[in-house]
Amino acid sequence: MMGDFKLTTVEEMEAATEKLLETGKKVGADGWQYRVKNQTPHCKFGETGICCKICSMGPCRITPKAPKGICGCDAHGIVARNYLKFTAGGSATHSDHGREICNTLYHAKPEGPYKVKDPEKLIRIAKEWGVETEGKDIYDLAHEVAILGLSEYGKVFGHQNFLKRAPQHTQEIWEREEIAPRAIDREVSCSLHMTHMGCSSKPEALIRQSLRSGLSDGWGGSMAGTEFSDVLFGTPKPVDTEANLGVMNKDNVNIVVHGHDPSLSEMICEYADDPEMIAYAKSKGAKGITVSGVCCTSNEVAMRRGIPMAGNFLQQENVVLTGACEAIVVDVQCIFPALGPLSKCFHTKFVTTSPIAQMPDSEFIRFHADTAAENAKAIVKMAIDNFENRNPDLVYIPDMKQKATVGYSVEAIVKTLDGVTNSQVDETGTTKPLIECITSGVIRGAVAMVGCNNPKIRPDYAHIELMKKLIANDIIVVASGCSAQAAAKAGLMDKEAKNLCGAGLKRVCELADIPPVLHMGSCVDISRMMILVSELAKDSGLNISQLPVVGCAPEWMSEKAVSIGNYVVATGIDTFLGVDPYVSGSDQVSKLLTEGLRDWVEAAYTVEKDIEKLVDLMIERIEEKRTAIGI
Ligand code: MSK
Repeated sequence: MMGDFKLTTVEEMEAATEKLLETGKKVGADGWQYRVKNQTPHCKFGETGICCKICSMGPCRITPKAPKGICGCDAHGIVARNYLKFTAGGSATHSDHGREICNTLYHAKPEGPYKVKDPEKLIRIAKEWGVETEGKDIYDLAHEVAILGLSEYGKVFGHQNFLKRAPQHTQEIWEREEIAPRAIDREVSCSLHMTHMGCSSKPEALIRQSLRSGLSDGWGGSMAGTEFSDVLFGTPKPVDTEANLGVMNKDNVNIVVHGHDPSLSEMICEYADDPEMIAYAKSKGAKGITVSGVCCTSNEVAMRRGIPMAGNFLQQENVVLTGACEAIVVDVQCIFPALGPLSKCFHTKFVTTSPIAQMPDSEFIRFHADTAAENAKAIVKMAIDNFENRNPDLVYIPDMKQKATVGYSVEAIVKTLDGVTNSQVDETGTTKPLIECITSGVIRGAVAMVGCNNPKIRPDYAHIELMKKLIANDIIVVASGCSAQAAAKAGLMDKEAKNLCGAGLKRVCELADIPPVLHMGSCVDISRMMILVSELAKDSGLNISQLPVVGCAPEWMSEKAVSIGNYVVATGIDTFLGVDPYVSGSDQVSKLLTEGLRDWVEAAYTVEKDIEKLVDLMIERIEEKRTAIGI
């Protein structure tokens, strides 16, 4: 404990969850904790990746007695095919999110509801893509760039535009290894073509396409999602907020936004702030309206508006279990179908809004860019009208929240760290001050912490414990997705967390006035991290793979996370996982991913389920990289 500052422990969070599950029992509610028990032990064939059901001759399962499927495919081909299908699922998902954002940009109008909030960034991207900007109306430009963005999905020839942002050396690797992604949709289609019965069964070919499909996400769809969200809703700057369930307010109408696409949540926030709506809430007996978030939609509105974060992936049921949630409004991805039946045990309205994510027991209000304002207004009103249906006997909001400073886009990091050294930043800003901190050893390196929660790992424990050890060792952490929310809930994004750092990082935190764990946004914003390492490499004259930087997803669970892992590794960053991506059934595929990839892209995976060992391996890797470049 330092002054008033104290981290929230995982034990405290677990105790709060226990209490919420008690409420759930009173109303016959289910919870993931119970479903996990029913689902374990998991199927060993599935878990090791050696079950094949891509045609109807099977399903085939590999055993010592049956080492080949009916078509003759062995364990290595089956594992690699499953891995590529998993990647393609993630790549499609992130990329379709990016496409929706391009579509929203296309609908931007000066009179709203979607406007261009960062015209400078739009002009920068337009120039980068060779679009004439001189004398053009900003909305005409937005529409032109949006069409170009949408064209990246079906581009006829050539590679994706954003690849040129990578250092020359990285681009050459991608060319040499034939993994430079072409049209975004093409890489997903090509992956599904390769995994069709009777196509590829050679692990090298399938893993190579996994990298390519991953790259089409990270340097294509996700980057479009990030960049055009910034153009529409503003490029994040440091902003103060709060995190954990205690951000919900028992006296207010509570609306929880959940999912990934900021097009919905931005509008909900807009209308929840409308004096007319607040007055309406008061007329219904509430003191006001509180919007809070879960998962990446939460990250989006936290870093642009300071909207508090109620929780991350495995806390999504908890917000309903508080009994104080009037509406949980979702868009796409990472939404439990369990929320429908769970909401029915309470007064909560479970509102789905996207044709992509429709679920039983929900109220479907189709959200469309053209009617966004009316849709958002209707949802906020529905939540307010629902306030009077709350059962006060079921209300329990854990008194648990932490302060957090979030919103560290690359632009914000460059600007903020300028204060650390006396270096002059040029007009566009450089990462040189950060490089100086790393070169001098004040900061030993950086870890990008990303990814989900997974019941296979004690939820949040790995994220929080890893981060604590890293910052104590003067390693700065950049975080996104549910990892960022775990950090915020614990208090690691409070500037006072500097007191948990080694002397060097603590000094940097004081000089730059930053927390030691920097919130870089949502899952698609891992593309920001790609830009940051690229800039670090260019400004330092090193290759990305030489930088003392690694990536880590200790509790990952989704297909998107595998796609991310592939593009992070393919960008030259060693990546550490706490959960095996269903490849242990093939020693060839496992070896390729953990060793062989290094010959292709200068980086590889490490899979280690022991969290203590995982963090030590990362620190060791960072120190090895420092030694190799003589710092
Ligand atoms: S929300 S993909 S549980 S990080 Fe992006 Fe969290 Fe993982 Fe979903």
